[in-house]
Amino acid sequence: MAFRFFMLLICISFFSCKKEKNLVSTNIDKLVLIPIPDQIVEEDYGFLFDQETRVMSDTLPEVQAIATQFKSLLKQTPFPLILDNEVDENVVSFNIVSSDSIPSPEGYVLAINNKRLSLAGSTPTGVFRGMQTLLQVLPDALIAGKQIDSLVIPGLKIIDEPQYEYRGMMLDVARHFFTVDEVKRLIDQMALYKLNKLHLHLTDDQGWRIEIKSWPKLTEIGGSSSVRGERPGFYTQEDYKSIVAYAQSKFITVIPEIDMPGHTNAALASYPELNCNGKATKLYRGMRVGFSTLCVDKDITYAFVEDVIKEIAAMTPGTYIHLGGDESHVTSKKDYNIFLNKVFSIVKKYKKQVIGWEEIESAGVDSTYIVQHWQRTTTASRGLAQGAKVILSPAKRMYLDMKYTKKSPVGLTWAGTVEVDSAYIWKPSQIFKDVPPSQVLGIESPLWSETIKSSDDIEYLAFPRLIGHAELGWSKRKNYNWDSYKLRLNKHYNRMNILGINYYKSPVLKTKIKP
Ligand code: TNX
Repeated sequence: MAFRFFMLLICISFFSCKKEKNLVSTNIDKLVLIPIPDQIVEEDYGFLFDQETRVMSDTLPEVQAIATQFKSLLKQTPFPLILDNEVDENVVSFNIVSSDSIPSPEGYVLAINNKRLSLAGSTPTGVFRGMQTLLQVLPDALIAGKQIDSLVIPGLKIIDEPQYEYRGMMLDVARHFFTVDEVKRLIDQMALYKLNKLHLHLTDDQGWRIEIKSWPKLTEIGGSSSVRGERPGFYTQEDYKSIVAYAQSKFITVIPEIDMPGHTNAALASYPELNCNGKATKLYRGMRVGFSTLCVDKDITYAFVEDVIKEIAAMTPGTYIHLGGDESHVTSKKDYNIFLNKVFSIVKKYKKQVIGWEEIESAGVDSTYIVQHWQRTTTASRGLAQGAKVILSPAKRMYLDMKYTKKSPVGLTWAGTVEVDSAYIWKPSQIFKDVPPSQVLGIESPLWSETIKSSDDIEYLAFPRLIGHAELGWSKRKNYNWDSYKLRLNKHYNRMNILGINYYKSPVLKTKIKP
């Protein structure tokens, strides 16, 4: 090793030994890759950067943005990385190739050898996902922005694609509000682990967080409260659009949730006419839920819902709108089903697809609906039996708001405590064993915000459990197991430190690992 390093130094110092310098032996033993890729093979020689190294990129702007990101990562090195689409050696390339060679739209091939560092996908999304792997292949010093004089990237070939098409996280901005910048910070972090859906829980009893121009009091009044009054606020439509666009730049789709008919106190406090008795409720700062409902019998309720969905749909390029539908304990079953059926038609009118918590199955669903499983497999199973697809968010494994241990400073415990190992050691494919895999769209990690109010809090609860979920969502079952993950996560602490992520240092990672 020392000898190799010595040779490398000599080669870097003397231009004359160009030939040798192109053959730097490397190994991939030290790499820390999360989510673990599908196929990885080691190459004999790594890619050595020098003054002559060029960058080549597809002309699509999204791919050029990735090439630019790469160039900027190397700005503290002596390598100018001039763009040049004519060379075929000593080049870093970002390419779009045919879907025959990379069938999955999010798949990619990262090939690194002494001649080339090439990243290819059949779509810009694929190249972007591959870029996240490349970032993990790059040395920590580079990510930390340190000045470095020599750079060799280990030789390897990675062929990768996701297991599930839906890999999400939910952030509750209703119980406590989070600013646009805080949400963008989270989007940056999600992207690193190849997550592709950000579900925003925009409304609840404690607050209404999205401007609806035709019903301005929703945010004027409904946006002014929060749990304990600690973090009120709302997004203007411009704010929301900027979150959506930012997420899109990272190939993450925003899924807005307007929870109904329950969890609606903030709306009921803003507009008296939405209540059956015509009287506005009081703003609510507590944590208990299940006491509110829109008035199912009134026409104005549906005019309201339609206006909200119309405005939300117009600002949301993604196909999904989440209708909530959970814990509507003061709406009779009959009313609940009548209400949802009317709302389902409104969502279809605006050409969007319905997602709802598993309870929505009772209103009648089909293969165009998605039920989000959180509490009762029997409920979600009834949705699946009707042909709906499912997103898995089993609270005991995936609720990021559950405390790690009883001593965690923030979080709830109603579904138990969820340590880093129990968030990871389960099989998404086993929850609904008897349904065709095609009905399981993917997984999502919800972060409810009753007890949290800052980016530090978000990160403390999300990291590292979210990273484990990202692996369950992306990686093939044959490639991952707890022992391998535990080892990788331990080593990944350094990267999270560099990125400034406020993660929970779990004692379960400290246990002795078999050699
Ligand atoms: C249940 S999960 C809820 C939320 C709470 C959460 C707290 C779901 C559909 N409803 O209203 O915030 O528990 O963990």
